[in-house]
Amino acid sequence: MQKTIFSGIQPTAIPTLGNYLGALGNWVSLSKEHRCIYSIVDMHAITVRQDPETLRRRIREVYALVLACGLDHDNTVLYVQSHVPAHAELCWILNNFAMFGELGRMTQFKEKSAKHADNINAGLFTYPVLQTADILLYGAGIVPIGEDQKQHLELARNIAIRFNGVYGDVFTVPEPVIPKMGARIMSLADPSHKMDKSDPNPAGYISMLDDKDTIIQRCKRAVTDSGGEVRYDPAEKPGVSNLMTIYALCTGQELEAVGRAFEGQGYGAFKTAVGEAVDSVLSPVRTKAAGLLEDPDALGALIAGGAERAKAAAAPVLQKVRDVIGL
Ligand code: ATP
Ligand code: LTN
Repeated sequence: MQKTIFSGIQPTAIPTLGNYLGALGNWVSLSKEHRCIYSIVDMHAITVRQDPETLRRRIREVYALVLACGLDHDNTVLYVQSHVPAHAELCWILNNFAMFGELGRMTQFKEKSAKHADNINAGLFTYPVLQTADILLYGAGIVPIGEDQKQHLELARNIAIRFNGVYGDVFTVPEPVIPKMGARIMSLADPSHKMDKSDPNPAGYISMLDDKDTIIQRCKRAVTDSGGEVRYDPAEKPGVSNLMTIYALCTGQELEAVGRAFEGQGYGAFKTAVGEAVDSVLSPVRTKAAGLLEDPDALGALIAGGAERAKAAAAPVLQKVRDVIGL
C-alpha cells in the first residue's frame, strides 16, 4: 500500500529560506508521487504568546505560501490544524502514553523554555505530543522535516510503539525523511544557530516574502570568517559553508562545483551571486503567493475545502483509538 506523508509548519511568522530548503521544497516534490497531508499547525503556534490579529493573518499567509511553492490543492490535503478538532482529542489521549521524563529531555522544550522563561506553560511541554497526534491521526508512514525535528519524530515513534504494544496495531509507526543537504540552514547573522523565523534579529534570516534588494543585502551582510576563500568546511568556515549550501540548493549544483566556480574570487562576488540565486528561486513563489492573497474569498474557500478533507481523513483512526481504549 502507498505510504501517506504528513508534515506541518507553524504560522508563527513568514517562513524563511531555511523552512523552504529544509522542508517545504521537499513537501512539494513528495506530493507529486504520494498521498500527502500538510498542516498549518496553529495550535502549536499558541504555545508561545501570539497577537490574535497577527496570528489570524499569518495562518492565511502561510497557507498561501505553502500552496505557492507548487502544491496541487486538488491532489494534496492542505489544512489548518485547529479546523480539525480530532488533533486536540487524540493529543489528550496520547498524553497518557507520553512520559514526563521523556518530554523533559526534548531539546526544543529546553530551548524554548530558556527563551520564554516567563511563560513555560504545559502546552510547550506537551507540544511534541500534539505533533505525535498530528502524524498518527492520518496513519502517516513518512514525515519530511528538517534536522531540528528528528528528536520529536523519535518520540512519536516511541509513543506509537508503546500504544500498539498495549492495544494492537492501531498506529502506523512513522519514519522521518530529512534532506541530505539543507536539513539545517544556519542563521546569516550567527552561523552557530539555525535560521529561525521567530528570530528577533531580521539580519539572521531571509523571509520567503522578502524582495530582491533585501535578499541581496542580507546575503552581502552575512557573517563570514576573515579569510577570503570560498571553501566548504562547516567546522572552520560555518558562515561560508552555509552560503555554499544555500547556493548549491538554489542552483542545483554540487558543493565542489560551487567551490570551483568561485575559486579566487573573494567573498563579495560570491555573496552577491548567492543573493541572486536565492531570489531566482523565491521570486516565483512570492508572485504566486501575492496572487492568492489578493483574493481572500477564493483563498477562504480553499482553506474550508482543505478542512473538510482533513476531517474525513482523520475520522477513522480516531474512532479506532476510542474503540480500543474503551471510550
Ligand atoms: P519557529 O521559529 O516558530 O519555532 P521554525 O523556523 O523552527 O519556527 P517550524 O514551523 O517550526 O519553523 O518548522 C517547519 C519546518 O521547517 C520543519 O520541518 C523544520 O524542521 C524545518 N526547518 C525549520 N528551520 C529550518 C532550518 N533552519 N533549516 C532547515 N529546515 C528548517
Ligand atoms: N513541530 C514542527 C511542526 C509540526 C510538525 C508536525 C512537523 C507540527 N506537527 C507533524 C511534522 C509533522 C516544527 O517544525 N517545529
